[in-house]
Amino acid sequence: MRERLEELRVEALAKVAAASDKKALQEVRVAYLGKKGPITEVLRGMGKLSAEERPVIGQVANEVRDAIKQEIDKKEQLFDDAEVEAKLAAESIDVTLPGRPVQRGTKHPLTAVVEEVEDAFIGLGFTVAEGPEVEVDYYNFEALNLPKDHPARDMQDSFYFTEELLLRTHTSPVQARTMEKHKGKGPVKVICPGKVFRRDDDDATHSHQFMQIEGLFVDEKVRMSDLKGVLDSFVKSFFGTDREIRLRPSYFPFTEPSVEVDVSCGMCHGKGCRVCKQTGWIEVLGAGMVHPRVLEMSGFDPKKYSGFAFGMGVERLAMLKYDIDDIRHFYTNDMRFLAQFTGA
Ligand code: 2U9
Repeated sequence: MRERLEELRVEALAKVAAASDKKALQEVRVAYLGKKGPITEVLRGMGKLSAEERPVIGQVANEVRDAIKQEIDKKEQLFDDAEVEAKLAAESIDVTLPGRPVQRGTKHPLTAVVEEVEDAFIGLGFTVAEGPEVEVDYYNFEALNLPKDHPARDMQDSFYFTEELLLRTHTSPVQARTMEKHKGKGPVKVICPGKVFRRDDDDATHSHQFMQIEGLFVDEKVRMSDLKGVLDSFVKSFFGTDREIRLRPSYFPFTEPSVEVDVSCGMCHGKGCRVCKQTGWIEVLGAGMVHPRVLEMSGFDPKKYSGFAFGMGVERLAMLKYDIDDIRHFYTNDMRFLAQFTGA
Protein backbone atom coordinates (compact mmCIF):
# COMPACT_ATOMS: atom_id res chain seq x y z
CA MET A 1 0.00 0.00 0.00
CA ARG A 2 2.87 2.32 0.79
CA GLU A 3 4.29 1.68 -2.72
CA ARG A 4 0.89 2.34 -4.28
CA LEU A 5 0.76 5.69 -2.41
CA GLU A 6 4.29 6.63 -3.55
CA GLU A 7 3.32 5.77 -7.13
CA LEU A 8 0.26 8.00 -6.85
CA ARG A 9 2.44 10.83 -5.49
CA VAL A 10 4.88 10.61 -8.45
CA GLU A 11 2.03 10.28 -10.95
CA ALA A 12 0.02 13.21 -9.52
CA LEU A 13 3.02 15.52 -9.22
CA ALA A 14 3.97 14.78 -12.85
CA LYS A 15 0.43 15.73 -13.92
CA VAL A 16 0.57 18.93 -11.86
CA ALA A 17 3.86 19.79 -13.53
CA ALA A 18 2.33 19.12 -16.96
CA ALA A 19 -0.88 21.13 -16.34
CA SER A 20 -0.86 24.11 -18.68
CA ASP A 21 -3.82 26.02 -17.22
CA LYS A 22 -6.18 26.22 -14.26
CA LYS A 23 -8.70 23.89 -15.87
CA ALA A 24 -6.10 21.10 -16.25
CA LEU A 25 -5.04 21.68 -12.64
CA GLN A 26 -8.60 21.36 -11.41
CA GLU A 27 -8.89 18.04 -13.27
CA VAL A 28 -5.80 16.75 -11.40
CA ARG A 29 -7.29 17.96 -8.11
CA VAL A 30 -10.57 16.12 -8.73
CA ALA A 31 -8.83 13.00 -10.05
CA TYR A 32 -6.39 12.54 -7.11
CA LEU A 33 -7.93 14.33 -4.12
CA GLY A 34 -11.66 13.97 -4.87
CA LYS A 35 -14.06 11.66 -2.96
CA LYS A 36 -13.79 9.06 -5.69
CA GLY A 37 -10.03 9.47 -6.06
CA PRO A 38 -7.36 6.75 -5.41
CA ILE A 39 -6.10 8.26 -2.13
CA THR A 40 -9.59 8.36 -0.61
CA GLU A 41 -9.91 4.79 -1.75
CA VAL A 42 -6.67 3.82 0.06
CA LEU A 43 -7.87 5.55 3.23
CA ARG A 44 -11.19 3.73 3.02
CA GLY A 45 -9.41 0.37 2.78
CA MET A 46 -7.41 1.00 5.95
CA GLY A 47 -9.89 -1.05 7.97
CA LYS A 48 -8.36 -4.17 6.52
CA LEU A 49 -4.88 -3.30 7.84
CA SER A 50 -3.33 -4.50 11.06
CA ALA A 51 -3.27 -2.22 14.11
CA GLU A 52 0.49 -1.53 13.63
CA GLU A 53 0.25 -0.81 9.91
CA ARG A 54 -2.80 1.48 10.12
CA PRO A 55 -1.19 4.59 11.68
CA VAL A 56 1.92 4.24 9.47
CA ILE A 57 -0.04 3.96 6.22
CA GLY A 58 -2.48 6.63 7.47
CA GLN A 59 0.41 8.99 8.00
CA VAL A 60 1.91 8.25 4.55
CA ALA A 61 -1.50 8.68 2.89
CA ASN A 62 -1.97 12.06 4.62
CA GLU A 63 1.55 13.12 3.63
CA VAL A 64 0.99 12.16 -0.04
CA ARG A 65 -2.40 13.94 -0.11
CA ASP A 66 -0.93 17.09 1.51
CA ALA A 67 2.08 17.09 -0.84
CA ILE A 68 -0.20 16.83 -3.94
CA LYS A 69 -2.55 19.50 -2.59
CA GLN A 70 0.37 21.81 -1.81
CA GLU A 71 1.76 21.47 -5.35
CA ILE A 72 -1.65 22.09 -6.92
CA ASP A 73 -2.19 25.19 -4.73
CA LYS A 74 1.28 26.48 -5.52
CA LYS A 75 0.79 26.10 -9.26
CA GLU A 76 -2.70 27.59 -9.06
CA GLN A 77 -1.23 30.65 -7.35
CA LEU A 78 1.29 30.93 -10.22
CA PHE A 79 -1.54 30.88 -12.78
CA ASP A 80 -3.47 33.52 -10.77
CA ASP A 81 -0.39 35.75 -10.56
CA ALA A 82 0.26 35.40 -14.31
CA GLU A 83 -3.38 36.28 -15.03
CA VAL A 84 -3.14 39.48 -12.95
CA GLU A 85 0.18 40.38 -14.59
CA ALA A 86 -1.28 39.92 -18.07
CA LYS A 87 -4.30 42.03 -17.19
CA LEU A 88 -2.12 44.82 -15.77
CA ALA A 89 0.13 44.76 -18.84
CA ALA A 90 -2.89 44.98 -21.15
CA GLU A 91 -4.38 47.90 -19.25
CA SER A 92 -1.19 49.86 -18.67
CA ILE A 93 -0.83 53.41 -20.04
CA ASP A 94 2.41 54.45 -21.68
CA VAL A 95 2.92 57.88 -20.14
CA THR A 96 5.93 58.46 -22.37
CA LEU A 97 3.83 58.43 -25.60
CA PRO A 98 3.75 61.90 -27.19
CA GLY A 99 0.30 63.62 -27.14
CA ARG A 100 -1.85 63.88 -30.25
CA PRO A 101 -1.32 67.30 -31.89
CA VAL A 102 -4.23 69.76 -31.41
CA GLN A 103 -5.00 72.06 -34.36
CA ARG A 104 -5.06 75.63 -33.11
CA GLY A 105 -7.71 77.91 -34.52
CA THR A 106 -6.88 81.35 -35.89
CA LYS A 107 -8.78 84.60 -36.04
CA HIS A 108 -11.00 84.91 -39.08
CA PRO A 109 -9.32 87.38 -41.47
CA LEU A 110 -12.38 89.68 -41.33
CA THR A 111 -12.21 89.77 -37.52
CA ALA A 112 -8.48 90.55 -37.71
CA VAL A 113 -9.10 93.39 -40.20
CA VAL A 114 -11.98 94.85 -38.14
CA GLU A 115 -9.76 94.85 -35.03
CA GLU A 116 -6.92 96.50 -36.90
CA VAL A 117 -9.21 99.24 -38.26
CA GLU A 118 -10.72 99.74 -34.79
CA ASP A 119 -7.25 100.15 -33.27
CA ALA A 120 -6.29 102.78 -35.87
CA PHE A 121 -9.41 104.87 -35.11
CA ILE A 122 -9.28 104.34 -31.34
CA GLY A 123 -5.80 105.89 -31.60
CA LEU A 124 -7.49 108.98 -33.12
CA GLY A 125 -10.01 109.31 -30.26
CA PHE A 126 -12.94 107.32 -31.70
CA THR A 127 -14.98 104.84 -29.67
CA VAL A 128 -16.66 101.70 -31.09
CA ALA A 129 -20.48 101.49 -31.24
CA GLU A 130 -22.70 98.59 -32.30
CA GLY A 131 -26.38 98.27 -33.12
CA PRO A 132 -29.08 95.82 -34.31
CA GLU A 133 -28.79 93.87 -37.56
CA VAL A 134 -32.58 93.78 -37.84
CA GLU A 135 -33.45 97.45 -38.24
CA VAL A 136 -36.56 99.60 -38.60
CA ASP A 137 -37.14 101.58 -41.79
CA TYR A 138 -36.70 104.90 -39.98
CA TYR A 139 -33.08 104.41 -38.85
CA ASN A 140 -31.99 102.47 -41.95
CA PHE A 141 -33.41 104.98 -44.47
CA GLU A 142 -35.51 107.92 -43.26
CA ALA A 143 -33.02 109.35 -40.72
CA LEU A 144 -30.30 109.15 -43.38
CA ASN A 145 -32.10 111.35 -45.87
CA LEU A 146 -33.32 108.43 -47.95
CA PRO A 147 -37.00 109.36 -48.37
CA LYS A 148 -39.80 106.91 -49.17
CA ASP A 149 -39.41 107.16 -52.97
CA HIS A 150 -35.61 106.74 -52.98
CA PRO A 151 -34.45 103.93 -55.31
CA ALA A 152 -32.20 102.41 -52.56
CA ARG A 153 -35.43 101.52 -50.72
CA ASP A 154 -36.61 99.24 -53.51
CA MET A 155 -37.99 95.98 -52.12
CA GLN A 156 -35.77 94.22 -54.66
CA ASP A 157 -32.57 95.54 -53.06
CA SER A 158 -33.09 94.75 -49.37
CA PHE A 159 -34.22 91.81 -47.22
CA TYR A 160 -37.56 92.93 -45.72
CA PHE A 161 -39.40 91.12 -42.92
CA THR A 162 -42.35 93.51 -43.06
CA GLU A 163 -42.84 96.94 -44.62
CA GLU A 164 -41.22 98.45 -41.54
CA LEU A 165 -38.59 95.86 -40.62
CA LEU A 166 -35.53 94.76 -42.62
CA LEU A 167 -31.95 93.49 -42.38
CA ARG A 168 -29.86 96.67 -42.25
CA THR A 169 -28.28 97.55 -45.61
CA HIS A 170 -25.45 99.58 -44.01
CA THR A 171 -24.19 100.33 -40.48
CA SER A 172 -25.27 104.00 -40.81
CA PRO A 173 -28.36 103.47 -38.57
CA VAL A 174 -25.94 102.84 -35.67
CA GLN A 175 -24.53 106.37 -36.12
CA ALA A 176 -28.06 107.83 -36.37
CA ARG A 177 -29.01 106.05 -33.12
CA THR A 178 -25.76 107.22 -31.45
CA MET A 179 -26.42 110.86 -32.41
CA GLU A 180 -29.97 110.60 -31.07
CA LYS A 181 -28.62 109.35 -27.72
CA HIS A 182 -26.36 112.42 -27.45
CA LYS A 183 -29.51 114.65 -27.50
CA GLY A 184 -28.08 117.39 -29.67
CA LYS A 185 -24.81 117.76 -27.76
CA GLY A 186 -21.40 117.05 -29.32
CA PRO A 187 -18.90 115.73 -29.70
CA VAL A 188 -19.96 112.40 -31.20
CA LYS A 189 -16.95 110.41 -32.42
CA VAL A 190 -17.69 106.78 -33.22
CA ILE A 191 -16.87 103.98 -35.60
CA CYS A 192 -19.47 101.29 -36.24
CA PRO A 193 -18.35 97.89 -37.52
CA GLY A 194 -20.85 95.17 -38.38
CA LYS A 195 -22.59 92.84 -40.81
CA VAL A 196 -24.85 94.32 -43.48
CA PHE A 197 -27.17 92.67 -46.00
CA ARG A 198 -28.16 93.48 -49.57
CA ARG A 199 -30.16 91.47 -52.10
CA ASP A 200 -27.40 90.81 -54.56
CA ASP A 201 -26.25 87.85 -56.62
CA ASP A 202 -23.01 86.53 -55.13
CA ASP A 203 -19.93 86.59 -57.35
CA ALA A 204 -16.19 87.25 -56.97
CA THR A 205 -16.74 90.84 -55.78
CA HIS A 206 -20.32 90.81 -54.41
CA SER A 207 -21.82 89.08 -51.40
CA HIS A 208 -25.41 89.37 -50.12
CA GLN A 209 -23.88 89.61 -46.63
CA PHE A 210 -20.72 91.60 -45.99
CA MET A 211 -19.08 93.76 -43.33
CA GLN A 212 -18.78 97.51 -43.12
CA ILE A 213 -17.02 99.94 -40.87
CA GLU A 214 -18.47 103.39 -40.85
CA GLY A 215 -17.36 106.40 -38.87
CA LEU A 216 -18.88 109.67 -37.71
CA PHE A 217 -17.44 112.77 -36.08
CA VAL A 218 -19.85 115.56 -35.16
CA ASP A 219 -18.76 118.64 -33.22
CA GLU A 220 -18.58 122.40 -33.54
CA LYS A 221 -16.39 123.49 -36.48
CA VAL A 222 -15.63 120.05 -37.95
CA ARG A 223 -14.26 120.61 -41.47
CA MET A 224 -13.51 118.67 -44.63
CA SER A 225 -9.78 119.02 -43.87
CA ASP A 226 -10.37 117.13 -40.58
CA LEU A 227 -11.90 114.31 -42.62
CA LYS A 228 -8.94 114.27 -44.97
CA GLY A 229 -6.43 114.21 -42.08
CA VAL A 230 -8.24 111.36 -40.27
CA LEU A 231 -8.53 109.22 -43.43
CA ASP A 232 -4.90 109.88 -44.42
CA SER A 233 -3.80 108.77 -40.94
CA PHE A 234 -5.98 105.64 -41.14
CA VAL A 235 -4.73 104.66 -44.61
CA LYS A 236 -1.09 105.08 -43.57
CA SER A 237 -1.66 103.00 -40.43
CA PHE A 238 -3.57 100.22 -42.27
CA PHE A 239 -1.77 100.02 -45.65
CA GLY A 240 1.61 101.60 -44.85
CA THR A 241 3.19 105.05 -44.37
CA ASP A 242 4.23 105.22 -48.05
CA ARG A 243 0.57 105.34 -49.23
CA GLU A 244 -1.26 108.55 -50.22
CA ILE A 245 -4.97 109.33 -50.55
CA ARG A 246 -6.91 111.45 -53.03
CA LEU A 247 -10.54 112.58 -52.89
CA ARG A 248 -12.88 112.61 -55.89
CA PRO A 249 -16.32 114.22 -55.90
CA SER A 250 -19.23 111.81 -55.50
CA TYR A 251 -22.80 111.64 -54.24
CA PHE A 252 -24.46 110.04 -51.19
CA PRO A 253 -27.85 111.13 -49.84
CA PHE A 254 -26.49 111.38 -46.25
CA THR A 255 -23.43 113.55 -46.98
CA GLU A 256 -22.91 116.86 -48.81
CA PRO A 257 -20.38 117.30 -50.25
CA SER A 258 -19.56 113.62 -50.79
CA VAL A 259 -16.32 112.05 -51.97
CA GLU A 260 -14.82 108.76 -53.07
CA VAL A 261 -11.44 108.13 -51.43
CA ASP A 262 -8.66 106.45 -53.39
CA VAL A 263 -5.39 105.10 -52.01
CA SER A 264 -2.20 105.10 -54.09
CA CYS A 265 -1.39 101.66 -55.51
CA GLY A 266 0.99 99.74 -53.25
CA MET A 267 2.01 97.43 -56.10
CA CYS A 268 3.23 99.93 -58.73
CA HIS A 269 3.40 103.16 -56.65
CA GLY A 270 1.43 105.13 -59.24
CA LYS A 271 2.94 103.72 -62.44
CA GLY A 272 -0.10 101.61 -63.29
CA CYS A 273 -0.52 97.83 -62.96
CA ARG A 274 -3.17 95.04 -62.91
CA VAL A 275 -4.08 95.81 -59.25
CA CYS A 276 -4.97 99.49 -59.92
CA LYS A 277 -6.19 98.80 -63.49
CA GLN A 278 -3.40 101.03 -64.84
CA THR A 279 -4.64 104.13 -62.95
CA GLY A 280 -2.16 104.21 -60.04
CA TRP A 281 -5.10 104.56 -57.60
CA ILE A 282 -7.48 102.14 -55.83
CA GLU A 283 -10.90 103.13 -54.49
CA VAL A 284 -11.24 102.17 -50.79
CA LEU A 285 -13.77 104.44 -49.09
CA GLY A 286 -16.73 106.74 -49.42
CA ALA A 287 -17.04 109.82 -47.23
CA GLY A 288 -18.38 113.34 -46.89
CA MET A 289 -19.68 116.09 -44.65
CA VAL A 290 -22.86 114.99 -42.84
CA HIS A 291 -25.93 116.42 -44.63
CA PRO A 292 -27.55 119.22 -42.54
CA ARG A 293 -30.91 117.44 -42.75
CA VAL A 294 -29.33 114.26 -41.28
CA LEU A 295 -27.86 116.29 -38.38
CA GLU A 296 -31.24 117.91 -37.80
CA MET A 297 -33.22 114.66 -37.88
CA SER A 298 -30.99 113.20 -35.16
CA GLY A 299 -31.38 116.28 -32.96
CA PHE A 300 -28.29 118.34 -33.84
CA ASP A 301 -28.50 122.02 -34.83
CA PRO A 302 -26.74 122.28 -38.22
CA LYS A 303 -26.01 125.98 -37.58
CA LYS A 304 -23.94 125.05 -34.53
CA TYR A 305 -22.67 121.60 -35.46
CA SER A 306 -21.01 120.06 -38.47
CA GLY A 307 -19.58 116.61 -39.01
CA PHE A 308 -17.94 114.16 -41.33
CA ALA A 309 -18.78 110.54 -42.02
CA PHE A 310 -17.16 107.75 -43.94
CA GLY A 311 -17.82 104.13 -44.85
CA MET A 312 -15.79 101.19 -46.08
CA GLY A 313 -16.28 97.53 -46.93
CA VAL A 314 -14.18 95.23 -44.71
CA GLU A 315 -13.89 92.44 -47.30
CA ARG A 316 -12.60 94.93 -49.86
CA LEU A 317 -9.96 96.19 -47.38
CA ALA A 318 -8.88 92.60 -46.64
CA MET A 319 -8.83 91.65 -50.34
CA LEU A 320 -6.60 94.63 -51.15
CA LYS A 321 -4.28 94.10 -48.19
CA TYR A 322 -3.85 90.33 -48.68
CA ASP A 323 -4.32 90.14 -52.47
CA ILE A 324 -7.44 87.92 -52.26
CA ASP A 325 -9.25 87.56 -55.58
CA ASP A 326 -12.68 86.28 -54.53
CA ILE A 327 -14.95 87.60 -51.73
CA ARG A 328 -16.54 84.14 -51.38
CA HIS A 329 -13.32 82.86 -49.73
CA PHE A 330 -14.39 84.71 -46.56
CA TYR A 331 -17.64 82.75 -46.31
CA THR A 332 -16.87 79.22 -47.52
CA ASN A 333 -14.63 78.20 -44.58
CA ASP A 334 -11.95 76.38 -46.57
CA MET A 335 -9.30 75.60 -43.95
CA ARG A 336 -6.51 76.00 -46.52
CA PHE A 337 -7.60 79.64 -46.95
CA LEU A 338 -8.29 80.40 -43.27
CA ALA A 339 -5.10 78.78 -41.95
CA GLN A 340 -3.01 81.35 -43.83
CA PHE A 341 -4.15 84.05 -41.41
CA THR A 342 -2.20 83.15 -38.28
CA GLY A 343 -2.23 86.70 -36.91
CA ALA A 344 1.57 86.74 -37.10
C1 2U9 B 1 -24.85 109.14 -40.63
C2 2U9 B 1 -24.39 110.15 -41.47
C3 2U9 B 1 -23.58 109.84 -42.52
C4 2U9 B 1 -21.76 107.05 -43.93
C5 2U9 B 1 -21.05 107.01 -45.23
C6 2U9 B 1 -20.21 106.18 -47.12
C7 2U9 B 1 -19.97 107.52 -47.29
C8 2U9 B 1 -19.86 105.16 -48.12
C9 2U9 B 1 -19.82 102.82 -48.67
C10 2U9 B 1 -18.43 102.44 -48.87
C11 2U9 B 1 -18.36 101.10 -49.47
C12 2U9 B 1 -20.48 101.62 -48.12
O1 2U9 B 1 -19.29 99.34 -47.91
S1 2U9 B 1 -19.70 100.26 -48.87
O2 2U9 B 1 -20.55 99.81 -49.89
N1 2U9 B 1 -20.08 103.91 -47.76
O3 2U9 B 1 -19.40 105.44 -49.18
N2 2U9 B 1 -20.84 105.91 -45.94
S2 2U9 B 1 -20.50 108.36 -45.97
O4 2U9 B 1 -22.38 108.28 -43.80
C13 2U9 B 1 -23.18 108.54 -42.76
C14 2U9 B 1 -23.63 107.57 -41.92
C15 2U9 B 1 -24.46 107.87 -40.85
C16 2U9 B 1 -25.76 109.48 -39.48
